[in-house]
Amino acid sequence: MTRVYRDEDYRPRPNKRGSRPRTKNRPNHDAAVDGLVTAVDRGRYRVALTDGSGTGSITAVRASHLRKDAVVPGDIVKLVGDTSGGKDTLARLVEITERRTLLRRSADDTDPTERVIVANVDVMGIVTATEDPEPSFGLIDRALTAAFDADVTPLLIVTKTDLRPADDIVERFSATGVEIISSGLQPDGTLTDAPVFDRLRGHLSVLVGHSGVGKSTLMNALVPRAHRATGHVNDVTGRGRHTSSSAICLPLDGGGWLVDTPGVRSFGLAHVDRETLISAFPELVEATADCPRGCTHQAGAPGCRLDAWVAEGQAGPGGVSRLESLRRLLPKTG
Ligand SMILES: Nc1nc2c(ncn2[C@@H]2O[C@H](COP(=O)(O)OP(=O)(O)OP(=O)(O)O)[C@@H](O)[C@H]2O)c(=O)[nH]1
Ligand SMILES: [Mg+2]
Ligand SMILES: [Zn+2]
Repeated sequence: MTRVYRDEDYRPRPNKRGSRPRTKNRPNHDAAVDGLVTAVDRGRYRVALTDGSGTGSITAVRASHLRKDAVVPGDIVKLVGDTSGGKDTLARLVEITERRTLLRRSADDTDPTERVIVANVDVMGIVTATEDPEPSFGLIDRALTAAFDADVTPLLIVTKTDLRPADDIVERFSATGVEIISSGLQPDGTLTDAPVFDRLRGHLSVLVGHSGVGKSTLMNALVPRAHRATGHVNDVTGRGRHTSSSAICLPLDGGGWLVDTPGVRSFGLAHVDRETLISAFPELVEATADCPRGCTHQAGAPGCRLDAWVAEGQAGPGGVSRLESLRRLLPKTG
């Protein structure tokens, strides 16, 4: 597997302490083969071999000592047993390699139950449509925060630029430093996917976003053999139909992997602490240095510097809206 790591990427805070789950220290399995988990289906794992022999796909089950450990797409694992990949064969998954990154969300902000989305990604493509469905800035801000928390580089992918230009979205995020690229349908019905492809090639990336924004459509354009089902957006509700029901990881031509995930309704951040929340708003964080100690940063908090900072235009044209978003995420009391 080829991966390219670029230092110039928006990586606000590398090596955050405690963000990496510990390695499973298990006996050496000399005959084990290495693979990448590409899909999870009711306790069975699809694993692509990463030993250079091609990407033959093997079905595996967890060894008993791992039965309490979540295995997710993107996990790099060791397999023993029947690794021929033949029909009806099952290999045994005996080790989960230490994860570089782990992208999580909780059911909601108060529910600490975590859902692990994907492991080891270095880029999180936050997909939003210009319309159909309407963009949800709140969801994007949340996804950006989760990416920041996980030390994953966020990339905003604006789709359906054939329906409406991406300008409003680009403006809203212009001061954040987050890279933004776009795609849309051309008159011949194909997608302008080259910018997305160029950006993702060589990386292990994941696409996240609301249902109907076009994640699977992008995956199909970037991986011609993907054959992901795509669904129409409901004309009345303007919502997608939750067409994709599980995540899948597929190889990109020229190296790298792409994970398509089911559309999310929300992006709970119960696992993210307050300090990390603020830092995930890089165009606002500077102002908070001059706030009084223990400032809640909520509207009307005595001496809070954020309102003036935004009013002075220091946080760019999206400042007002981004500050509202931050305040919704922060606890109401200090
Ligand atoms: N006009 C236009 N339609 C698009 C574009 N990209 C995707 N669509 C349409 O949007 C609808 C939803 O696309 P999907 O790819 O299924 O969306 P998804 O994000 O995978 O949705 P879930 O799997 O439900 O999370 C389909 O009807 C697509 O044809 C685009 O760039 N322009
Ligand atoms: Mg889909
Ligand atoms: Zn403050």
